Amino acid sequence: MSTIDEPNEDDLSVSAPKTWATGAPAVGHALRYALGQTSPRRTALTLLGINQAKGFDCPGCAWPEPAPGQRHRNEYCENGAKHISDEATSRRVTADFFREHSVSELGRRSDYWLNQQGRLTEPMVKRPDSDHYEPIGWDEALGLLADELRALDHPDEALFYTSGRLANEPAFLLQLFARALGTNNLPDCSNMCHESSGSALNETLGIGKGSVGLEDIYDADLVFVVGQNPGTNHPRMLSALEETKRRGGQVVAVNPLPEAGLLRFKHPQKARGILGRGTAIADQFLQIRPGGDLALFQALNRLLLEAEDAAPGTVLDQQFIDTYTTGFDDFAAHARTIGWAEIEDATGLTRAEIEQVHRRVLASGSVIVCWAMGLTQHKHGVPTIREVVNFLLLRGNIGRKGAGVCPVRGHSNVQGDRTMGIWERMPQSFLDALGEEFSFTPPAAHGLDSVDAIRAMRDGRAKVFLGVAGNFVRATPDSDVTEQAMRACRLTAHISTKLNRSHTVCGRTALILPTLGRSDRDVQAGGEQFMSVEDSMSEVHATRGRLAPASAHLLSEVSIISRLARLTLGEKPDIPWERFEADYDTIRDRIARVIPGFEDYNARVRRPGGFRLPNPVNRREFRTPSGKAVFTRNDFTTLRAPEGHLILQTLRSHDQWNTIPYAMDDRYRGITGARRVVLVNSADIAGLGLADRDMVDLVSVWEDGRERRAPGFRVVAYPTPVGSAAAYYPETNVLVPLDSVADISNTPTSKAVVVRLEPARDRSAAAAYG
Ligand SMILES: Nc1nc2c(c(=O)[nH]1)N[C@H]1C(S)=C(S)[C@@H](COP(=O)(O)OP(=O)(O)OC[C@H]3O[C@@H](n4cnc5c(=O)[nH]c(N)nc54)[C@H](O)[C@@H]3O)O[C@H]1N2
Ligand SMILES: Nc1nc2c(c(=O)[nH]1)N[C@H]1C(S)=C(S)[C@@H](COP(=O)(O)OP(=O)(O)OC[C@H]3O[C@@H](n4cnc5c(=O)[nH]c(N)nc54)[C@H](O)[C@@H]3O)O[C@H]1N2
Ligand SMILES: [Mo]
Repeated sequence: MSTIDEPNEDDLSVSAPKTWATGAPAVGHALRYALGQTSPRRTALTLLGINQAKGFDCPGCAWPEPAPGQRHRNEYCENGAKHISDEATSRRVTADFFREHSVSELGRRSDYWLNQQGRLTEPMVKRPDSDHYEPIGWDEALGLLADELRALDHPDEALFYTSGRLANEPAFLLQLFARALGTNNLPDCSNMCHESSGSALNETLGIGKGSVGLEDIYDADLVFVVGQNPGTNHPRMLSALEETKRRGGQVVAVNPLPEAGLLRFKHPQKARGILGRGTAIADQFLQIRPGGDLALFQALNRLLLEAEDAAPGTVLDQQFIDTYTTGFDDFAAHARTIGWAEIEDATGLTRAEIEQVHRRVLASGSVIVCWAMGLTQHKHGVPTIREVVNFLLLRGNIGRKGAGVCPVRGHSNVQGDRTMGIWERMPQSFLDALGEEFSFTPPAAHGLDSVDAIRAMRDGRAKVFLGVAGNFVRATPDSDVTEQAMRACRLTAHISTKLNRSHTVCGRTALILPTLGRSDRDVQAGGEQFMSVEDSMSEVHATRGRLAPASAHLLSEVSIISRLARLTLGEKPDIPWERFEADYDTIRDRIARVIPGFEDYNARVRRPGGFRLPNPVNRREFRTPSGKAVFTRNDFTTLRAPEGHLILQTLRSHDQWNTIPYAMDDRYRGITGARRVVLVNSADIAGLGLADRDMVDLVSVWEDGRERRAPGFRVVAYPTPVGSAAAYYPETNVLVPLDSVADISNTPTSKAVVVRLEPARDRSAAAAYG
């Protein structure tokens, strides 16, 4: 029997939100979690290998490490340590476990409970008429999947989903396999994450990546931190911002919530950090209304244009604008027309506050804007980021020291996966190079992204689903629709390290294909292997696990994908799957020939710290159709819920990693013991006739008229702007309509769902975890 208890949602207790992040308690929390999972020896081995030149890349997030000589001995954060301890756990899920627990029973378990069972240890199959997973050999399991793929009427009936957890080498092989099979159906977590950033940056700057490096962050005069919660999701970013401040730079934070990490930071690995008051991070905090950022940046742009009118030649970088950009006149004419009343309404900020930011901008020679999900997961996420680019272009804050765009990525290798070709819409130049290297013609038609993949399964157009390194049914919107879509598949298979809900929502046949994690040693016919990843700032470096694998039956992701490809496609002289599996250098040799910037990959990735991929933007080279950076004209709409409703954002607590809660607490926001809470402004609580701690159902309202209900949430009074609310994902994904997506990027609008709060129909509903 499992010894893990289901959490009790009645344990909720609430205290005031914290006003500083990290520090002594943080390290203690990480250690406590680690020691709850495994032995002190394994804990020490694990933690000492994180982010060291010869160790493994922390899977916690994509924030870069300082150059090897400047790294701390403990170059990790509380949450990275928790995340890796969760992988290095000594608990195991065995065949006995699946004999004891039917698939239907596992389907009623919480995300927390499933994950706490430990590492998956051997391949398992759920056959069509069974309600249990049973053991299956690797050859049979992969043969079964290969047979289903070969039996499809068209390769486009297959879907290959990945998260950004996958390292470069298996990612390259996966996309090669999909395209050699004949499909571009490579949906990934990026579709739900930074797709809006990619769309906006590709269009305006010619490359979908950030332009700044860590040194730029340190050197900037002004850094905007917009729509992100670094204290929880990118804690090492706070050390970088501390350095910015030490060098005299300023920080402006823009967020509907007064997140602890934005206010004050205590460095956990410096005595003055632990004991002292720490460093104030934000020089100015703008408590913006959800979705108000486009209006904010447009207002700042208008102020810059007016300042230039008042003192010509002193505010804008006219030479930069003339030489490197197009579209200025149309943009400027539009930006001058917006009125202050509309701006104040959309942002919830006063004109005086915005003018104060404007004065900081004028006083700053170099400016960086950082952002994450608070911008990307909105209907107008793409135009918002385009407006951020306008703002930077005006003063030439692109392509020089201490200035630029900084989309802060989530998954540790999400950027690398895209570089490797994990994208349903890779450009023709990539497809041509791939085809030439491996002597085949990749399909040209675009594939399906995550939202379209769900529609295809729902409508019977996609029949086989392979998920790699993620938890598709919990990461995606409209949980009920998505689960039904997955169940309609002929076969669903997952290459995973740990049990999650996607394993319990099965097609007719289902496979669990357990794999090595980042921290596990990987030995192949050609000896011990390492892999490589690319962080948020285009630094590519090696990652090498040191721990004994969780079970003798695990295969690496490279092995699984290579073997599956060979069984499906047959051995072909031009794609030597067996050699790829034996020696990952042979994969990197091919990457070096297909993808620009990876010349001499094997040698350069072995240098301590690896190498940085060039970003043409930093040479002021813009690969847009015009060859110039593009000013755009963007309209804003004010997000407003109808009478009696709120705009709900779905976000991460401090104790979760994406779809997986590690504990029921959200320490910085003062919430402990429960996750089914909805944070609401006290004025709205009163206005809606509710009281603090009332139990409500969240009901979302969408144009299709269908009822979407998340039952059993406690109302908690919280300083979120009037008219808005916040609750944790993935519990609230059931509320996000599949068709509620960002324009252009097709990203679900996870940060703006219109909901009403109804008295809970069934007080025990909170125990229904689905
Ligand atoms: N510990 C930990 N680390 C992680 C993850 C994790 O789950 N746990 N996930 C990783 C991944 S994949 C990602 S993508 C990143 C996510 O990193 P974040 O983007 O920081 O994650 P979220 O929790 O979604 O937080 C969104 C933030 O945006 C704010 N926000 C919401 N709406 C708006 C808006 O309209 N305007 C503005 N200005 N702000 C808004 C919210 O208040 C919140 O502070 O973190 C990565 N790192
Ligand atoms: N409502 C709402 N929905 C969201 C978001 C939101 O803010 N709000 N955020 C979106 C974002 S930004 C993202 S990135 C997605 C995240 O979505 P995903 O990336 O799909 O989800 P994860 O929770 O990261 O996946 C966890 C699983 O990955 C597997 N895993 C972990 N490590 C490894 C490994 O090394 N190898 C392999 N093969 N498997 C491994 C484990 O089995 C684990 O259960 O969710 C998105 N969904
Ligand atoms: Mo993400």
